Amino acid sequence: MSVQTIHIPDIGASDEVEVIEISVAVGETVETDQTMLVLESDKTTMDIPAPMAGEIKELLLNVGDKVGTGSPMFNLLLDAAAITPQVNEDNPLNVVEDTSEKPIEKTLESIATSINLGQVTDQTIDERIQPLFIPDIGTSESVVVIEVSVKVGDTIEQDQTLMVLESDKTTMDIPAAFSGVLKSLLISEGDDVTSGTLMGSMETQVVMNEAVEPKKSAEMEASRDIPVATQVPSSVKRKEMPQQTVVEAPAISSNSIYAGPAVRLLAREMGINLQEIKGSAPRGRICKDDVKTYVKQKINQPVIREAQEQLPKIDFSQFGEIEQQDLSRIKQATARNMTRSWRHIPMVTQFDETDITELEQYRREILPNQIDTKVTMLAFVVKAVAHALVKFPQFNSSLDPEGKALILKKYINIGIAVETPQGLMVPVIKDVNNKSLVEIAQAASTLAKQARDKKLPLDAMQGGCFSISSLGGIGGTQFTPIVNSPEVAILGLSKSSKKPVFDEGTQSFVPRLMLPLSLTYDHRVIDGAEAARFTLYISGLLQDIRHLLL
Ligand code: CAO
Repeated sequence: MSVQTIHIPDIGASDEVEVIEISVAVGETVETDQTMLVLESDKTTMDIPAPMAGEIKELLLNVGDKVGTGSPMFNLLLDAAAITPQVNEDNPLNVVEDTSEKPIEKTLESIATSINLGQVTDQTIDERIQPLFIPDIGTSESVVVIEVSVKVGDTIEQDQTLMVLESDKTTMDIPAAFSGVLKSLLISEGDDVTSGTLMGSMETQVVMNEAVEPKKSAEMEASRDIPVATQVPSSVKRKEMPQQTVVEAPAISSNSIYAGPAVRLLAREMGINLQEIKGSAPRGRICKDDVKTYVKQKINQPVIREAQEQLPKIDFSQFGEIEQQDLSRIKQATARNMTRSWRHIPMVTQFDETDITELEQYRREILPNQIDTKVTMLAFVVKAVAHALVKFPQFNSSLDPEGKALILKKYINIGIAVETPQGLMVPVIKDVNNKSLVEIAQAASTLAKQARDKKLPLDAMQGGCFSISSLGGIGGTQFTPIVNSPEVAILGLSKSSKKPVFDEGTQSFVPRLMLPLSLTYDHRVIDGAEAARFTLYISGLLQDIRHLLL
């Protein structure tokens, strides 16, 4: 056993830097490469790892000390193995080649240092392991992995499918955004994943080939205002690293986080978003204890689950023959969404009828002579609703989940309920106010077909502001649709029929084609009077379609 004084290695700077964290304590046994302390210069923070394993006998510096290359750090009682000479005939000087993979911060840091020293000319190639995350799949809900298409050790080409996910509404391939060798795989078939779930890791190459001029001292001075740990000069670009898979961790993508490499690595390993953590160290720096405290808090947080009322399970076969059919995933999702809306939204339905005699005559007799596209009644109603949403913006809003604010949308996307063999789907016609009647009719017909063919792109189901549910092609006089949360209102259309309407001019009853409207609205957001006016406004637009054409 021997005690050795460990000095600060070459930190690539002649100025002294500050010790901002001592990560070990006297008596602690450290492993080779374990972070011992964290230094901070004007431009970066850096972890100083233990060069060998052993027990800390004495600390030779304190937080706040200014140190430089060669400053003594610790007295370390070495492991016997560490001091036993390993004589190797091929390598008598026992030169150890560092083949360890470097964390990205260290790589970037060393590149940053190289640039400052004027060492980078025009290309730096760095081979390393990249974590693979599920990219943004356009929904915050979890989806199921239905197929894992690769295995560890496979050489993966760019765009090759890594796995296939299935949501309630669609299936999607997750392609590799770059080539490499799959080093680990953490996902199996049947797992539930979301955007950002760690899939595994891939060994790849990162090429940094921006020509970089050595910095002159004035430029170096100017760069002193870079406030962020592991800040990379803006002239260094990471190439061949498509954003969606080269996410080291969700938080690292942000330069506004003030944390050292070891803390970032710890957060990455634990799958923690550093943006959610408030740093307790000077100037808001996040240290390891902050990460641990955050994890403890999360673990101890009570899990709030909605009380699920259990319905009694009845054996119906005791009364006669039965057959059990599993519900499709879409029907299960619809059931969940409907139940949630029904439980949380105080809903009221406003009924009305509108005279569409002229509109239907125009639609059936005049329009077909002018255009080839079939424009259904639904397209006119979509157009009328878009006008109404502009006039009554509270109908184009969502309630903040805490119930303290209304989020008003400046775009108009209208969902249409479509009956499909798999269940009810509500694809969304986007930017309705910028579309003509013909474009709306075409979009509705395309979306309804895609929904029925199970070909709807995921984004076609998102971003709706208001929904329309038409049962007019089937029948019924009125119905009460359920608000499609987080929207605040939905318009139902029932079957139009000829009714006797009293005409003030002729003082007689005349047959008119009347379309029943049912507007269900969230009474937390919309008052009854507003709902009546909204419905009346739509009714007026449909009665005299000249307004619609404006
Ligand atoms: N009154 C009378 N006839 C109507 C009508 C109405 N309100 N609405 C449509 N029709 C007629 C159409 O004119 C068409 O007849 P023609 O071929 O002679 O013109 C026929 O009914 C069929 O129309 P459609 O259903 O093909 O087209 P659409 O644009 O009216 O509706 C869609 C499209 C996707 C809404 C519809 O196919 C559908 O899926 N409806 C069911 C929606 C649903 O399940 N809602 C309940 C959700 S729970 O709240």
